[in-house]
Amino acid sequence: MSAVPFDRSRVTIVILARNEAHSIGDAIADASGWCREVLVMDGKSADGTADVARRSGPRVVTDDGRGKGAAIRQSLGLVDTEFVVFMDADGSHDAHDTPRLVGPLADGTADLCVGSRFAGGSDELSVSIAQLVRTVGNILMNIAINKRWHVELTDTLNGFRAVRRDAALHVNLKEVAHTIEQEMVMKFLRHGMKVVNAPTHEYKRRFGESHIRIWREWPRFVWCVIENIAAPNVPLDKAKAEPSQQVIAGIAE
Ligand SMILES: Nc1nc2c(ncn2[C@@H]2O[C@H](COP(=O)(O)OP(=O)(O)O)[C@@H](O)[C@H]2O)c(=O)[nH]1
Ligand SMILES: [Mg+2]
Repeated sequence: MSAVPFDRSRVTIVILARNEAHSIGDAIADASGWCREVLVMDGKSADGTADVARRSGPRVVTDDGRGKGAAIRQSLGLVDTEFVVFMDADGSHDAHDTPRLVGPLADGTADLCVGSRFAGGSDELSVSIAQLVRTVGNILMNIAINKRWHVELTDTLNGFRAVRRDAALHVNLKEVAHTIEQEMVMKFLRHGMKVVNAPTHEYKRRFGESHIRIWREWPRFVWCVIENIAAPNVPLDKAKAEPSQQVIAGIAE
């Protein structure tokens, strides 16, 4: 546990939601006690998710619907707290874990803290062939990332994570889809920043199905790893001196 007491006024929780009308209300209620502000990014939902979310009170922004990565990048330009926690709207994440994720950022030992399902457990890691493929892919990616940057990460794909907002704005994220999770980890490492895991439990999504179409999307996952592993590291000072205005505006390509 962090030596610095948890201070919710330093945290925004961004809830990513696309067609999650059945669970968005509970996710907002869950998140509200753990942050200064909840921001819901609605991916052009067709099931009334945005209306349901607005009735619960938080700010709701409809993103361009291109994908989770585009929504995450856009959200970084819309919030102003030091730390940002990203959370699913499907019931898979428990906002009570927020202090665990934010702790390493607050005490200065990390810039990005990713929830680890391998340490905290998951109800979803291998319930279907597609999930199993994702799990095996995650493990292989962890091995590649750990070897390349001499770290010991156990989960690099979990969307439940806390990030220093200014750091995220400096690494020039460009992924549009779910590949943003691995891109974020690798770009932080390439820029000499510290990435750690904290155990969080993943619950089974409460309604509907995952939006990840792994049979169609796996080449992009693989290419994103190759691209970043092959790219040179960037000195931290240089990265800090070159904030990406495109990312701030949420329109990076
Ligand atoms: N704002 C936004 N949210 C999205 C988009 N695609 C997926 N999500 C949300 O991101 C979260 C991750 O869920 P999902 O895509 O099903 O992946 P999984 O939970 O890892 O299987 C869910 O709450 C989705 O509703 C999108 O294009 N825009
Ligand atoms: Mg989920």
